[in-house]
Amino acid sequence: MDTPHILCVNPWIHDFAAFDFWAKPLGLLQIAAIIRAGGARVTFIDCLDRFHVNALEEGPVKVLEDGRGPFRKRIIPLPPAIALEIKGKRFSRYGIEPEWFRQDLRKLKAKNRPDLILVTSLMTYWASGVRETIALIKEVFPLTPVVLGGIYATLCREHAQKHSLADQVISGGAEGRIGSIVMEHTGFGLSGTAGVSSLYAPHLDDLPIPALDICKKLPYVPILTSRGCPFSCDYCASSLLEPHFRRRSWISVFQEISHWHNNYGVKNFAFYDDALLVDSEKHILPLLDAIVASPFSSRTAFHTPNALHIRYISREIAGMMFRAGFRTIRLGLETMDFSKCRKGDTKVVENEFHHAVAMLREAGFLREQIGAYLLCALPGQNLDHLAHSISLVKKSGIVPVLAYYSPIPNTPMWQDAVRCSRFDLENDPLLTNNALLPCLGDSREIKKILELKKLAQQF
Ligand code: B12
Repeated sequence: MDTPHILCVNPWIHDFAAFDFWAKPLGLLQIAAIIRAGGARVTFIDCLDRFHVNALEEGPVKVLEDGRGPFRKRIIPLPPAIALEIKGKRFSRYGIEPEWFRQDLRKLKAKNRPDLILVTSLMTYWASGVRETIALIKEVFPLTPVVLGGIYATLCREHAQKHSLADQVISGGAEGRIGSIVMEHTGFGLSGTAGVSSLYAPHLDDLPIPALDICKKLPYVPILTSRGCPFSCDYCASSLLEPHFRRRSWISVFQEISHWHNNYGVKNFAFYDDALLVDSEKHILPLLDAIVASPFSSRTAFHTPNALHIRYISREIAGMMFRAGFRTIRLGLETMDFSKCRKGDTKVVENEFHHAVAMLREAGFLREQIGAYLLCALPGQNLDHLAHSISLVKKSGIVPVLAYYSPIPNTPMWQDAVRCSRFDLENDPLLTNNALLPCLGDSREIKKILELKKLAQQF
């Protein structure tokens, strides 16, 4: 058969607030790379594209020095099923205008009709953005199969099957399955994937690097050196998404960073790992050594928006991270309430926290470059303890960053969340949006959290 054309789509975000914090659809771009290497044609429409041609025509697009920046935003009505539960909050679509998306799809229709459309998904509570995206795809291509995968499709499979409008919903990692998905819908056998069983996940070093080159502009590149996480915190879905902790070799990671810098001029890199520092002798340290010794070392900057494990921050690691050009450090602290037996939080004890901060400051990191995530608005959380944690983090000389809890189905904390929420969380994933502080019981607690937010921001 002819070479099939596979269109990959990154859907809109529907949320109360959103910002491009180094957010790229890495899973979809990984699959796109496998499809391309397997001989099919791939195109990409990014509904979150900050640099869409129509946006550029309107004037300069804001890009921060570290590559981040605002998404375009349009206020939209809340889905009717939950509008009554949530009052007084503005809900928006983040990303390109629907008309721009429609035009982009129509252009493909005119000269380059897709045989299969793959849509990814991220946060579970962005479900209505996925649905709106697929509805528009279906308007232009009513007969082309649309397959949905990604985090929402994995964590809320039944909801996605019922509401997303996709023809097929795939849960879990897809590297080992994409060959059979493409075969099923197009009859084309991707080279390199023949004989790969649906349960078999290839070794990470054998995968082509994610196809970020199909993005129009690369103000930053996300880097993922591993899959999964060796820890299992009660609030987190990592082990549901990827049950085994697997890693790439540091050499392949270094080659990827060199490739994006040397061939595409990328300066900013954001690590997406859940456990970047684990087993540092074999992984992060040789990588940092190679970066420091590389000719591009003074021109690149690295960011760790997904928290680092505090316990692993030694003098050597802190020093090497600084020399390698790390500029944004986020630590997974969760609470400073070290005296209590804390659920889902056995990773760090108080002296480890103070040691890590001392090592980072000694290495040369500035106060504002180091943030400690404090999980807040958890089911049953004592807000006085949270206030205390915020004060202690400030006193330690770094910045407290409040991470609002988003309940995720099937995680150990989910039932507690359902029990104590003022919403019917099982009714709609949107109600689990952390902006709604879904696990706080009443307006007094919400008011208190807003005060704590101010406290965290005051220097
Ligand atoms: C990196 C990351 C981030 C990055 C940004 C990521 C991004 N693209 O926007 C940063 C650090 C900024 C971030 C921030 C947050 N994050 Co986050 N993040 C992750 C993390 C660690 C990895 C995601 C990832 O890229 N995985 C790697 C790729 C390769 O995997 P993948 O996308 O799943 O793709 C695979 C499959 O899903 C599938 N697939 C994907 N697409 C498709 C499409 C098709 C058609 C098919 C067939 C298959 C398929 O195949 C792919 C390859 O196997 C996950 C946890 C995890 N381990 O997954 C949390 C996670 C997604 N984040 C989470 C949360 C809560 C947050 C925050 C709200 C934290 C906070 N309280 O502040 C913020 C909010 C972000 C925002 N924009 O508003 C939650 C999600 C909660 C939810 N309800 O959905 C997760 C699951 C962690 C957790 N706590 O359990 N995050």
